[in-house]
Parts: sequence; C-alpha cells; structure tokens
Amino acid sequence: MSKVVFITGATSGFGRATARRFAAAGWSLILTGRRVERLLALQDELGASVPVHIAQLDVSDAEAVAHAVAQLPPAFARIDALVNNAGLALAPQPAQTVALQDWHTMIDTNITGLVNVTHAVLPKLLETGQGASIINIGSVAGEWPYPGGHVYGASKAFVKQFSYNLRCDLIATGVRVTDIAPGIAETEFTLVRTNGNQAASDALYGSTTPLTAEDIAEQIFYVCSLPSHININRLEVVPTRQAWAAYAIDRDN
Ligand code: NDP
Ligand code: 8X3
Repeated sequence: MSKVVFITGATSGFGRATARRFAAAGWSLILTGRRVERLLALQDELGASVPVHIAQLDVSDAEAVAHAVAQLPPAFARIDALVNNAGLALAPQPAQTVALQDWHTMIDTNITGLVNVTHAVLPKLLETGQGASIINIGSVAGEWPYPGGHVYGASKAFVKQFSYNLRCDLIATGVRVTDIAPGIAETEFTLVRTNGNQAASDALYGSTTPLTAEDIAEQIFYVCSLPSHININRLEVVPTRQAWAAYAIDRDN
C-alpha cells in the first residue's frame, strides 16, 4: 500500500511542488486549498500516476477542516505525512500603517489554520505511529526580525515553538515533527503580500538566485523519507546568495 501525504496550500508554490515530488515517489496525495480549479488541474496532472484526493479547504475554518478529515475515503484514511504549508504574508509596510484585518488574516491562516489542521490530522498520524511526519513550514522570518515582518514573522515564530513543543508531547509515539524554515523563494508569495504587484515581485526575485518551490519540496520529501529513528527538529534553508544584515541604527540627521 502506498504512503499517503496530506498537503495544505497545494494550489501554488511549495505545496504544489511538494505534491509533484511525492507523486514522483509513488505516494498517494490528499491535496487541499481554497482554489478548487487549481486542485482539479493538479488532480488531472497527477491522478493518472498516483491516487489523488482533493478537498477545497480554508484552513482557518476549524469545522471545515474537521469535516474534510472525517470525510476522507478509506484509501486515504491512513496518513503518513502532514505538510502544514498553507500560509501567507500581507502588508509589507511598517506595523504602524497596517490595517488590523491584515494582521488577523495572517494569524487566522498561519497560526489558527496550522493548529486546526494539526488537531484534525494528528489522530491519524498517531495511528500510523513509527515513521509518520508532521512538516510545518515556518520561515527565516520566524527567527530573524526585519522591517515589515511584524505579524508574519511572529506567526512563523509560533510555527517554530509549536513544532518544538509538539516534539515533546509526541516523543514516545513515533510521530516526528519538523519546522522547515525557508529563506527567499520565488513563488506567488510576494504577489499575495503586495496585493498582486508583479513589478514588486519581479524586483525582489530579480538579480539574485532565490530558492525555487522545487528546492523546498525536495527538502520536505527528504525529511519525510529519513529512517524512522531520525527527527530533524528545524531545517533553515536559504539561497547561497542570502545572509544576515547588520543591526539597524537610527541616527540624528
Ligand atoms: P504561495 O502564495 O505560492 O502559496 C500559498 C499557498 O497557501 C496557496 O496554495 C494557497 O492556496 C494557500 N493558502 C493561503 N491561505 C489559505 C487558507 N486560508 N486556506 C487554505 N490554503 C491557504 O506561497 P508559498 O508557496 O511561498 O508559501 C507556502 C508557505 O511557505 C507559506 O506558509 C509561507 O509563509 C511559507 N514561506 C514562503 C517563503 C517564500 O519566500 N516564498 C519563505 C518561507 C516560508 P489557496 O489560495 O488556493 O487557498
Ligand atoms: C518568507 C521569506 O524573507 O520574505 O517567509 O520572510 S521572507
């Protein structure tokens, strides 16, 4: 019987690349996201080679998440890996100018959504036991502050600490937990963050060599494929051309 991976945010970027990477290895896929036409396209693309179940899902809706998990067909009921990938950043401007709703949307997606899905899928991962994996997609922004990071970075710090705390509770269950924390990666992330500003996205990723969605998909697959006695707690992955900057110092004019 093939292994089963449950992926949130499978309609774009890391999530879609992860679906393709696991399909290439013969895993069955549970693909979720809000944009159903993209889920259907991915099912069309991959469904000939591996079993694919799709579910239109907003991770911030706890009831919908629980329902989607309860409705999984029998062939997808045993889950080997959960990839908590759905997430977003909004409002890259300074905190003092951000609309409160944008902060709430990031919290609802990156924090509430992640715990909703984890809570619903965890019983299935516990049934699988030894070798099961939870991959939570954090970010360098959860560790390293930067201007305009405000709630986004804070939400990813939550992802890191929640992952570590889960490890403590799951130590004897065989279920592994990893926080994968990517640096700059070219996906639709900046388009979403800038409200569809393609020029801003091109400017960010241009003239450098960002990570690709496939780079992160490969790391996710690697972590899930390790022997069951190995747990990577946190994997921070950045492009070679990205490193830290100095402290900012405010000076008198
Ligand atoms: P994309 O914008 O390309 O993909 C984001 C995915 O999240 C989409 O599939 C989207 O699906 C899904 N999503 C957003 N909100 C919801 C929601 N409420 N319910 C369900 N799904 C949702 O960005 P990335 O692939 O780059 O982002 C994936 C993850 O990686 C995010 O958690 C992001 O914070 C993180 N990350 C990204 C980095 C980067 O530089 N790109 C670096 C570090 C971390 P849909 O809209 O169809 O619901
Ligand atoms: C996304 C990467 O550097 O924009 O989490 O925060 S960054």
